[in-house]
Amino acid sequence: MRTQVAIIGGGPSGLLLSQLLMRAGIETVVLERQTRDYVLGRIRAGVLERGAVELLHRAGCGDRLGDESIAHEGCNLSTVNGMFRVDFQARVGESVTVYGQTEVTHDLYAAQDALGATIIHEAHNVALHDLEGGAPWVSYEKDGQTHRIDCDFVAGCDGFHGISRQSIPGDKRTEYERVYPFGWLGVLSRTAPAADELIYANHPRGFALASMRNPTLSRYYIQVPLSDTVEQWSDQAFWDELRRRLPASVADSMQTGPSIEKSIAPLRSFVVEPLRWGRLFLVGDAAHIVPPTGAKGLNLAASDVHYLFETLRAAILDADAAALDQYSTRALTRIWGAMRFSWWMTSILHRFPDQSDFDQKIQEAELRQLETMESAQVTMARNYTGLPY
Ligand code: FAS
Ligand code: PHB
Repeated sequence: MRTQVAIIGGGPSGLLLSQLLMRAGIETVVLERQTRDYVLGRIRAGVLERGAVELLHRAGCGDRLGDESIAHEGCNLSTVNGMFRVDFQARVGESVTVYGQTEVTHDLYAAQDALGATIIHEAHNVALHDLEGGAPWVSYEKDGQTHRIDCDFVAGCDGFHGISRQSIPGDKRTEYERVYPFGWLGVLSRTAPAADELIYANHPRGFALASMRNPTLSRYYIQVPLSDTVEQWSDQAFWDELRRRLPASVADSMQTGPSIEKSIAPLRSFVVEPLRWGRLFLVGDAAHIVPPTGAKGLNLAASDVHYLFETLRAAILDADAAALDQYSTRALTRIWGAMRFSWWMTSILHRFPDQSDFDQKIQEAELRQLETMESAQVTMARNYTGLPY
């Protein structure tokens, strides 16, 4: 088989890149390790920046998003001293869109099907070859047979545990990482959201987040030790702990119910440089990981896709090979900005195991400045709603 761009990974990065390239007349093949149902069953991000929404519309995937998403013009932050709101619209004239990653993936699959995209599921043992030459190729196994795809470019959209990043020689890549000493226990429940907008809570017992997917589907998180397992947390234990960490006015009136999904995710900050190796380009979680505190993971994947789409379109359709040299630097500039914000939000909202009571008071002072200083709110709102592409 031959194609112009071989895309490794059929998550949001891979599917969105394939959609944009195909609409520009560029051939793609997507290789996905899991089944379609498995990919569609993932519960992950919930908040989209305007840039990501606009890109989905450009890709022809924005209709359902436009009909079913919820616009949020601000969010709430709470400490033991009370809760306050940051008004994104008033501070930076922007808002965010609440629409689950699960729905984004559904929409991308539907759009790719409509274009007759070649998405090969259950593609195992994918390997990348001759990346430094002018004729890269990809091999994979399926149904007991080994297959080869010759291509012009390879997009590594295979997430943090994929093989693309590992295909850059270890002495040619630099990895930056911070692993956080806690995780997020997340619950999805068919209940009305606890509030109209998100609530990020700093509490001495630990972080909590009240989010949502729609008026009858809520998403909640509490910080837990990395040693915890989902089995240790009954629904009742989760609701009790969540209520301890949210403002009483919210906790006393919130609706609880059975969890329809419950999982623990570790938190890390991670970036690899460069994002290009010969004909290979890394995109999304294959290139970086952010703690979800800043709601940046999926949104960074979208901006990477934007930059790589522009790069490959110029190189393939306009014979502008110089564009290939710009992708990594352009993407990394925005990546590091979002990395900083996600680290900052995580640092001021979580209880760190080695944290002293002094540290807790400093966090509360930082949040107090965010509550009372317009300049602090402008900076937070600019980052949360999305740095410029
Ligand atoms: P993905 O990991 O989504 O997709 C990579 C795809 O590549 C997968 O389908 C995988 O099966 C496939 N793959 C892997 N190895 C392969 C191989 N060798 N061959 C072929 N295919 C291969 N972000 C937020 O903004 N907010 C959140 O609340 C949030 N919560 C998260 C919770 C969890 C548990 C996780 C893991 C992530 C969360 N994220 C969140 C981040 C998440 O949304 C990612 O940023 C987003 O999925 C990135 O999309 P991709 O880059 O496509 O990577
Ligand atoms: C979510 O709704 O899953 C969500 C929202 C905001 C975050 C993280 C997760 O910062």
